[in-house]
Amino acid sequence: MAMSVQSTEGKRALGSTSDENSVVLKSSSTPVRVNGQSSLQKEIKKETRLGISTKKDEDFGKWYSEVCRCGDMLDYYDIKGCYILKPPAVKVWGILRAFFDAEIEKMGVEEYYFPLFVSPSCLEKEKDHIKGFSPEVAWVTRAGESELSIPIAVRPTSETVIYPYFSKWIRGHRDLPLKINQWVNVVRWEFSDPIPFIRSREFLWQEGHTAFATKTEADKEVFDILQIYSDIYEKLLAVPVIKGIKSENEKFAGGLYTATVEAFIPSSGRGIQAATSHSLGQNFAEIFGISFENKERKLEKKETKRSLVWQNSWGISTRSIGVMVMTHGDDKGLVFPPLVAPVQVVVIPVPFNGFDVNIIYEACEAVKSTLLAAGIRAKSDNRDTYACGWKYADWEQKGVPLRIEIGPRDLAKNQVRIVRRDNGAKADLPRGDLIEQVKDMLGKIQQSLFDAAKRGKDACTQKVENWDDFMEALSQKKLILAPWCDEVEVEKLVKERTKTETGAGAKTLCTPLEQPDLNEDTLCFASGKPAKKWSYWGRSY
Ligand code: 87F
Repeated sequence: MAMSVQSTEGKRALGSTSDENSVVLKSSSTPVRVNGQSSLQKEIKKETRLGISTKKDEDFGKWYSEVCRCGDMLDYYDIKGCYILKPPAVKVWGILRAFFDAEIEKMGVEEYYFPLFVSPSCLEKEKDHIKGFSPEVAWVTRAGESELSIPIAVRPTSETVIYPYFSKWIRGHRDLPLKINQWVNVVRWEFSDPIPFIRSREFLWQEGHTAFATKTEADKEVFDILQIYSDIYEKLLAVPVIKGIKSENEKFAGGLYTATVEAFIPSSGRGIQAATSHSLGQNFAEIFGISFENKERKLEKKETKRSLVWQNSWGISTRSIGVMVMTHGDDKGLVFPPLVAPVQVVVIPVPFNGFDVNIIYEACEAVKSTLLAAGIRAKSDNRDTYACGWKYADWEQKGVPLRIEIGPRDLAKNQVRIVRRDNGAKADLPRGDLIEQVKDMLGKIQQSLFDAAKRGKDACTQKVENWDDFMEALSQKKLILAPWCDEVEVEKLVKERTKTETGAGAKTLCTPLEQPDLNEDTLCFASGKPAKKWSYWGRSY
């Protein structure tokens, strides 16, 4: 193995501006610099378990699981489709949760916790909605050595857990609106191949369940919640999404309509349902007998004074974390948008031969403390068993938005060197106005990640008006906007005709709320019938 010992201070002095393609690691006791050769990187990987061996545009699926694992987001578990969420992933989830909780609290939603188990009688009460899903329901049939006389289901979602209690708790108009939310795990025994965060058998989500006296109030809430989901993606995760309505085929069968936010992953050419907000109408109210004494009907002296409530349910899951990783990650690993980054700034000492390392360590600690005091999530990496170049690669892989390097030269000039994770840009900052500069840079990174993702998505979006152009765009992994007649059978046919040996066909992702103009004589791209709307189509997760 070719080795050369060199400090980064020395490297800077030699005039290099980039640490790209070089990794410094300490093998047993010798720090080693290795430049860009893949066989060597493989050795590094074996030795240190660091390093992404696959490029994002080479094998996206493999790249994605490597990034999740090397970025320390999760680990595999010995049950297929189940994952261990590690601290960075749990931290991001916590940040999303705090944001969402603050928003729904303003709307008067209260937090509950309902049990994990569902009795078969409740689960099967709403036959229509459970029909398509029943193969995915997991059952407990045994406790110790004894078979349960009645098996119990593990919640795949909690409509059937919660609504029997809505019917018990809702009596008069004063009990409305009832707005509840819970943060829980759910289990869906998927049979398609699992993908970390994106498709797992157990996942975390929040599920909101609400009941109103009028459809108007319920409808308003569907879109208020949709806007919060859109903000979670666009403002926190820096992922552009499309707000829209699901087709009849794709909506939640138990409800009236499903509003959705959809993301698109350019690297795989697939759409992904990012969060949904369902109008349930009065379907569940009828089945579970959820009604209230309606004062207006009383005044009008109507025969029956009771009315069924109007319900919604809405949810966002840990899938959102996967969408973020897929969107921003690069060949070096994770890239966190600053607002959700578990660590926003990492401070790394850059020792130099003959200079007292403790002075550098102390400076790093001091900078970290200043950052923490200013409310910035900061860490200093004083591990003396690793060379600084190795640490750079390690924190890049973990997606930390900003890295601060401090060496003897920086100390002498009372400055720090700062490096952006998203574009590698470097700057020397005076220690005096560090906080202001760091905050400013974090804001810029957040914005530029969103802008880059938006450009990427827009570049993959194509408007088509006929079948040939549709097929061409699909083969180029595009997100397709096409005029559609809105017929269930036509969507089924498109799905069938675009099926491949290895995967499912294309379907509608949503009909965007923001509609381009539609000329009266525009025809459906698939059926040639008059088009009713523009809808997004594509392959999806
Ligand atoms: C799997 C098994 C059983 C999805 C399932 O989207 C039932 C279901 O009802 C099921 N998979 N769904 C739809 C869930 C609807 C809805 N529930 C509350 C949400 C958001 C939160």
